[in-house]
Amino acid sequence: MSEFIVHSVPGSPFGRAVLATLEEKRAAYRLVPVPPCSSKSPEHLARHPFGRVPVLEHDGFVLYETQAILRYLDRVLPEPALTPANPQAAARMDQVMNVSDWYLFQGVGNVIAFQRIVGPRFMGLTPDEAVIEAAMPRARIVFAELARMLGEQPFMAGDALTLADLHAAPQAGFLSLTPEWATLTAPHPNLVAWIARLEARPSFQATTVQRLIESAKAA
Ligand SMILES: N[C@@H](CCC(=O)N[C@@H](CS)C(=O)NCC(=O)O)C(=O)O
Repeated sequence: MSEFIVHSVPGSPFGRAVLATLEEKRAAYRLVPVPPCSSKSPEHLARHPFGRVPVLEHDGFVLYETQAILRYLDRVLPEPALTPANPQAAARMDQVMNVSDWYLFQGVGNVIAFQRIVGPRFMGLTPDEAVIEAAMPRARIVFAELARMLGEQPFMAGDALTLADLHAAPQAGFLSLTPEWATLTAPHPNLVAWIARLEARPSFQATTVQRLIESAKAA
């Protein structure tokens, strides 16, 4: 099978979801780093008209939108399967992926992680405490919902790793670098254990921002 090429900003949680999925599948892939703040360059806009990352290239097929990429990878690389056969478990997987996109990223990750990490590191901005505080009620609901859906299971859709974990854990893991993480997870030890379980996997260890930057330098 030909190589998978991933255009992404090292550190992007969406990009990490794709890279960690490729790692779980033990597929050969190449990360082409998109420098921070250049996702709106004409070169990148030609790949992704909305100017975001990640973008996958495979056999001349160009695909953006992380959920579409993850499902594509699970179809073209069937082993190990990352979609449950059981309809209810598969529905839970889909639900968690949508919660991750619509509620965890929108209004939580793209506010709190942006204010605490992306803005200060890459744009010289100072965190706006009022904006962060305003995002906390939604963040509490998101964390409570993720904790409820996880329950006592090791993974979001049951006993086995699925695309839901690979999609949502990078978003949650990015938030774990902010001071708000401790407050948000205090009532939910199961979520803390879930993130630790994911972060310990070789696929997550191979896709930390430090590892991706080191690999890009070595290439
Ligand atoms: N719906 C998109 C969202 C991707 C996304 O928002 N990526 C962020 C990085 S984590 C991005 O490209 N931000 C750059 C920007 O907004 O200019 C997907 O699922 O791939």
